[in-house]
Amino acid sequence: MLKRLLVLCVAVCLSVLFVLNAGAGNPDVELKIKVNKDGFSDATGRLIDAPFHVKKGASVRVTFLFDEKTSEVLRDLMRAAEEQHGFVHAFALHNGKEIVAETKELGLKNRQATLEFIAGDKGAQNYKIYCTLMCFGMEHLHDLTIEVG
Ligand SMILES: [Cu+2]
Repeated sequence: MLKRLLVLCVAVCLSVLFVLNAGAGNPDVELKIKVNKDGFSDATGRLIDAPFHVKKGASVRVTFLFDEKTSEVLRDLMRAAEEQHGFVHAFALHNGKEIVAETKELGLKNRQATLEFIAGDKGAQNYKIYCTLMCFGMEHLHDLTIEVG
């Protein structure tokens, strides 16, 4: 009796895990982008200066990674809280007509933020990603482009 209950319990737990995994899913395209006051850069630290291309209908996840050194942001704890705020970002995804997704704030306290969307949804042909906050580097953080097709 106890054994049967245990088997049932394991089965239920496994199926819950399976459903959760299916829900999270893996996107077709995953872009990891480092963010600092000099702009957007790739995994090797090279600044991104060309659009990304994704196929229509692809599920896309853009992951932003905070790439500012803690010591630089805090300047040995001498920097005022007001100035530290310049190192906080939040990114919007614009499809040419409207914002279709936004990240949570990215900064020292939250070093990773994501955007997810389906490429070409509602007829979109390209997307712009830009920071919506006043920040250090805002002049470099306004023109990440994703083209569909
Ligand atoms: Cu910003």
